[in-house]
Amino acid sequence: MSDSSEYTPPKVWTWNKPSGGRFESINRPISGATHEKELPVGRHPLQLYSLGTPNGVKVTVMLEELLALGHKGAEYDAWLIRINEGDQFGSGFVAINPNSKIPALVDRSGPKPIRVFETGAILVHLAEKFGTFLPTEPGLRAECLSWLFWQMGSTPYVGGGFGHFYAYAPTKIEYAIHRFAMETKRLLDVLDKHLADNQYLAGDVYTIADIAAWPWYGGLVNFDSYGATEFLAVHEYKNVVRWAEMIHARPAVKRGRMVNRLSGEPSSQLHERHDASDFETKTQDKLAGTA
Ligand SMILES: N[C@@H](CCC(=O)N[C@@H](CS)C(=O)NCC(=O)O)C(=O)O
Repeated sequence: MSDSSEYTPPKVWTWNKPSGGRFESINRPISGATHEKELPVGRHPLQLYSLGTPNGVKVTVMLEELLALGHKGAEYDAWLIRINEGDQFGSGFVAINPNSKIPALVDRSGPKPIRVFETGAILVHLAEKFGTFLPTEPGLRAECLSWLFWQMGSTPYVGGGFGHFYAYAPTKIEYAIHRFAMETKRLLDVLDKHLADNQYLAGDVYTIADIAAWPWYGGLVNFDSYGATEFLAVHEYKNVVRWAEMIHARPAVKRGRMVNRLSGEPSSQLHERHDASDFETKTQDKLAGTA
């Protein structure tokens, strides 16, 4: 392995130069708002402030699944938060998520608005509110929550670790790519072995654990995340491939993936969602009059 350790850390780290890389403009060592900006509020009980990244997609898939089951209380407005432009540091957004990360949800269905941030918390909030996608039998519930929190804890190694150093960092550092490719492959193997005996993560039923894990691990199978499908030999994880394709085939998953999406085919991008009919009339191809 080559030596890329020219950097000698000083005694105390200081923020004295840009970090470089794709997220240079938004990376900061301090939290809190950088500017005053109110969040818009639409007419539905649920207000989502998000972007079509894997973390954002977890929540829009969940909401579309709930609507597909007929839960009218899951109607939502999905507002776009452009993280590359710093919208997550506006005062309104920071008030609903002090951690300045998308997605964040405001549930305005009761007497007092309830803010929810962190996708695990949002998925549990919605599952409990509508009584679905989180089993109530204690053993199954524990299994579902275990896989849900496995995803929350493991994915930063995939996205912030592997994806960052393989695709986004300004230089290719062999040690970092090797370290996080190893961990990402180990996680795929954990999933693959579990899915050899289980149709879904919590067993026979589709739950919030699958909804949370699919945008990340399914992303590697279905969408060549980071251009790394071949590098990671993702096709070797046959049970992960079977599971990812089964979830990707769900109509609510296809719709959820379109919401707040800023890349890909114009027909796959619904920048904001305020009504079910928006999927037919407000995708970027329709707005541009090209379809
Ligand atoms: N643990 C968080 C992760 C959320 C997250 O990392 N969001 C990213 C986009 S996928 C973000 O908002 N980044 C903006 C930033 O870092 O400033 C969750 O599950 O909600």
